[in-house]
Amino acid sequence: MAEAVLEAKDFKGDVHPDWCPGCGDFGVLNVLQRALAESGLKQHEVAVISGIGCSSNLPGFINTYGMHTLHGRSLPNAQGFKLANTDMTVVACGGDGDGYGIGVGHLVHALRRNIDMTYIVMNNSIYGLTTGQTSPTSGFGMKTKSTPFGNPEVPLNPITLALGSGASFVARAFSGNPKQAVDIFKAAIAHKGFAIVDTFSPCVTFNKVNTAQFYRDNTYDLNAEGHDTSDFMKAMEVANRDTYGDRIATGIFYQNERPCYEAQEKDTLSVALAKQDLGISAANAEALKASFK
Ligand SMILES: Cc1ncc(C[n+]2csc(CCOP(=O)(O)OP(=O)(O)O)c2C)c(N)n1
Ligand code: SF4
Ligand SMILES: [Mg+2]
Repeated sequence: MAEAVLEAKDFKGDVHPDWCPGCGDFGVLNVLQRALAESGLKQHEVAVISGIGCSSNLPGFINTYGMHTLHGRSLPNAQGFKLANTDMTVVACGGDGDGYGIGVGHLVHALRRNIDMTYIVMNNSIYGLTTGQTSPTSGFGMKTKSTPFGNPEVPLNPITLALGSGASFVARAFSGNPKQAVDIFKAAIAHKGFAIVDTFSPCVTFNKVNTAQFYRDNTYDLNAEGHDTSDFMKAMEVANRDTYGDRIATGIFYQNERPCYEAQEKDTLSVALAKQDLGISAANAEALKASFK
């Protein structure tokens, strides 16, 4: 008998999200559930691993394996998980503060390391969970709780950062455009290497500038305009030009097929570490397991 194909609802968790009504994170969760189902995956084949933040609560609301780790530490945990069990589909997720602020050092190395996994950054240009401080993607001059006279720093550009760090898949999605976002998430999951998807996910409570309407009015789909995703220099040019302001590019900026980390470590990773023979007797293995109880 052919195995049943799952639907998005099969990835729905038992816990109802406690995000504010209208939060963009609901849209990202729906898009991820659809993308996993349409990728032909089953719940036990997927792990979703986050840091800390409103967005980082997502693993609690999806029916897969999951980990809610420390602020800025989704990527070390997710990469470790993937290397220990290379058969799994691993999705890291979290906010702009988590990934582009405290966790940015891990991000740069994950981008160049190119382990086969997906990273979804739910970018609302604010620290949502801690009630509205400036984040690395808050606009220059933006007034927030931590910058009441206006943000004195220029925002970080996640796309040029990713491209400049050797990323093999770089994309941007918007929670308010689920059709495009599902296609992007599916492409990211199918990509053999580290795929980053910067995903606009508006915070309705603490960011009154980067609203869903703002993104509806100011984004365009660069892939619909015939962008060549193999052209690195063009990707840099578009990302540099169309990230802030009133014409913001969404879609897949760049993709290449350089070998992923696992392909360079064939000898140790051909059998997932979690499934490798421990080289000890069954009795000793049982004793070892019992010692952890
Ligand atoms: C080491 C550490 N520093 C600071 C915090 C406080 N903190 C929790 S979430 C957060 C920022 C959340 O912003 P973001 O990652 O953008 O997620 P969002 O809530 O906007 O989805 C901060 C500073 C923490 N939990 N741990
Ligand atoms: S505070 Fe903002 S990011 Fe957090 S749940 Fe509410 S709307 Fe979403
Ligand atoms: Mg945020």
